[in-house]
Amino acid sequence: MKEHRTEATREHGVAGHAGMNHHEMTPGVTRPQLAVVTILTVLALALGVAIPAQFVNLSLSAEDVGGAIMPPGMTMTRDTPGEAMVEMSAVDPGEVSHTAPTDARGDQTLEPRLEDGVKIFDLDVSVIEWNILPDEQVEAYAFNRQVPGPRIRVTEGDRVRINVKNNLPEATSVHWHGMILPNEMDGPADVTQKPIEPGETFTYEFTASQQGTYFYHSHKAPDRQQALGMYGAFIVDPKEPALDEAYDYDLEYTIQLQEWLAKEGYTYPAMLMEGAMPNFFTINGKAYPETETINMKVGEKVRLRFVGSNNNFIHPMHVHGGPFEVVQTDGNPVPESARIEKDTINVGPGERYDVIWEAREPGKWLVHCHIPHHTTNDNVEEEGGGGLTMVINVTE
Ligand SMILES: [Cu+2]
Repeated sequence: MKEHRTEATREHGVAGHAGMNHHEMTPGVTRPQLAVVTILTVLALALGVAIPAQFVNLSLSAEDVGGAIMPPGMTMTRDTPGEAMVEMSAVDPGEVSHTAPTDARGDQTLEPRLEDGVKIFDLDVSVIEWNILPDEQVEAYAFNRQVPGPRIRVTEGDRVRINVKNNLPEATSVHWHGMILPNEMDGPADVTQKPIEPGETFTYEFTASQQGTYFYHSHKAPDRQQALGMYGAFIVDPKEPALDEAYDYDLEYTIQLQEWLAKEGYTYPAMLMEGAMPNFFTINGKAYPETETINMKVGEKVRLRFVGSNNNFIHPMHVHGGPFEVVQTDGNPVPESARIEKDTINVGPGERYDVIWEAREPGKWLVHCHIPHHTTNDNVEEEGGGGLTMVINVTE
């Protein structure tokens, strides 16, 4: 039985095959029709590739951009280069090597070591977690684990040596803004020096030959690195103290500005462009109400050193309670006959203004930017302000 069935199957199969061989393949279409279909198919394929290519950047590779996370509102076009994306991308939280205490303050005076009459300062740069508000943490690129970086304070004529160790995941360099120094000590990466690669140290050395308010900042991709926190005050006291004494002030306070973009748990370098606009603003690394309060008595005078350490906006800084006198601009003393009184001064990126304000009446007097969006935290006003706001508390 088994064999029989097998035989039958074979016969059937053979018969079927033989039957098919009897049919001729006669196409029902003409050659021109076939040609048209072929051309249309090729055209559809070509358009299918070309049209999407108008909307995506086909030149980007994973190698270019790695795991870059872009600002949520950023508009990318098909010619956005990979380098631009890397520069604008979020700080990788995996690179954080230190979490600063919530109430940590930046701008701490860095004491130098003295060696053969040279004042030596050690700076390092690393990625840290930094609170600009108790409930708002950013991932910052920080000198000596603080934002702003430590204050370097020397006297006119001092020889200074600054060792900069790079613990960032990218190359960097440091510029000494406004200082007259040898070109190779000036800091612009790829222009006057090779970038300081991760793990490397570069030593800057020069004589601080000018008195006044200066600052230092990254000069390698500063649109990213300075925006993320790489800046700090560099204050040079005059060799002849009579200059400062002539201003007749009782206390001083340095105000370093910055803009931040922190969204959905990521920190991006804020840029004055669509999709990268800042939503937080800080004075000395803190947004109001976390900014410091200056305490004064009626009749006392404060020297405010405004530093445009920020990357994008010109901030019209306003002091309540009466005018101040502008005594220095960018570290240069204003001759007495040319000094002007103002109550609002535009502090642009890179600029410094030293002004003297007298406490005329007791109370809480505000120092704030006059662009109201810059005195909010993510568009919200807290305790009567936010961002670039601080209080001068004057008592009898
Ligand atoms: Cu402003």
